[in-house]
Amino acid sequence: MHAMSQEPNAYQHVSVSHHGAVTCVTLNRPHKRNALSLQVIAELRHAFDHLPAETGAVVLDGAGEHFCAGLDLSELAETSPAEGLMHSRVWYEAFERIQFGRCPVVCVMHGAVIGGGLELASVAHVRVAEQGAYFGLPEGQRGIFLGGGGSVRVSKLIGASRVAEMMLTGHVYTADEGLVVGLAHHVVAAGEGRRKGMELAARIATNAPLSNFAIMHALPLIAEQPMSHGLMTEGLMATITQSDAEAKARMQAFLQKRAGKVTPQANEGVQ
Ligand code: 1HE
Repeated sequence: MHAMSQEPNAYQHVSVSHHGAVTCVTLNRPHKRNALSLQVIAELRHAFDHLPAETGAVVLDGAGEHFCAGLDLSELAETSPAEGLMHSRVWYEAFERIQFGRCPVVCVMHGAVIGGGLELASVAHVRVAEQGAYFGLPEGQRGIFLGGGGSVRVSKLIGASRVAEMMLTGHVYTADEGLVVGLAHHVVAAGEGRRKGMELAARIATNAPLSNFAIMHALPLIAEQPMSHGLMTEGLMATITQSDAEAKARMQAFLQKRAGKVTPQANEGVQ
């Protein structure tokens, strides 16, 4: 159903570039508005599965005028129900690898962030929207349903009620509205998304690896657990992270006044 060799130069619709501890993975199919074909999904998965050891965080963005127009509608036009189910599974597996991979992901969104494009963005750990970005779920209009995990992930971000309303009515959220409802963590001027994303990713890459691991892998599970289980899991994870030599060294650095304080200016340089 999807094929891609292990050769990095086999990329057709995704480009990958390395900048020290930050790797940029860019949807690069602008003539189709970065619509997500199975080839694109396979290439994304390949890129995230083959991050170099020195990569500590990833920026995911899109080339051209739009982040992503969602599912490649030409692919599902003739599929059977069984093929449709398998199609979703291919997306689910690739998105799992991104969300629960080794490195936190900062998604930079501009222009259209539609359907499967929003499902992909919701896989990331941090989302930056440029002014002019807009979010839509036209599934009702297209006669289909979410199929890339959006019912779960986008609902967790903004609530199932808003997801339903977007799909039923075609309601589109602007970047600023996306910030308010929880689709974006940061809004920046048009054209500034990549810079902001790189700065955030570079900062993330300086965190203790075990902290980033706990944030990516333990926090989502803890948030789903009943209170008593969640507190137990949190306590165990806290004990493991704080026992690590890296944590000890960082705490000592603060106590000896060698580490930065947390101030209202903490966002400077990442605004
Ligand atoms: C596409 C797609 C696509 C563009 N699949 N080919 N997604 C949608 O319902 C969004 C559909 N797309 C649009 O609304 C618009 O294309 C955009 C607002 C994103 C951009 O508009 P514009 O004027 O810049 O571009 P365009 O002229 O509409 O499109 C340029 C080309 O991209 C054109 O192909 P061409 O061969 O005629 O040049 C389009 O057909 C093609 N194109 N979007 C295939 N999505 C896992 S379930 C997820 C469910 C969903 O994602 S539902 C939402 C689907």
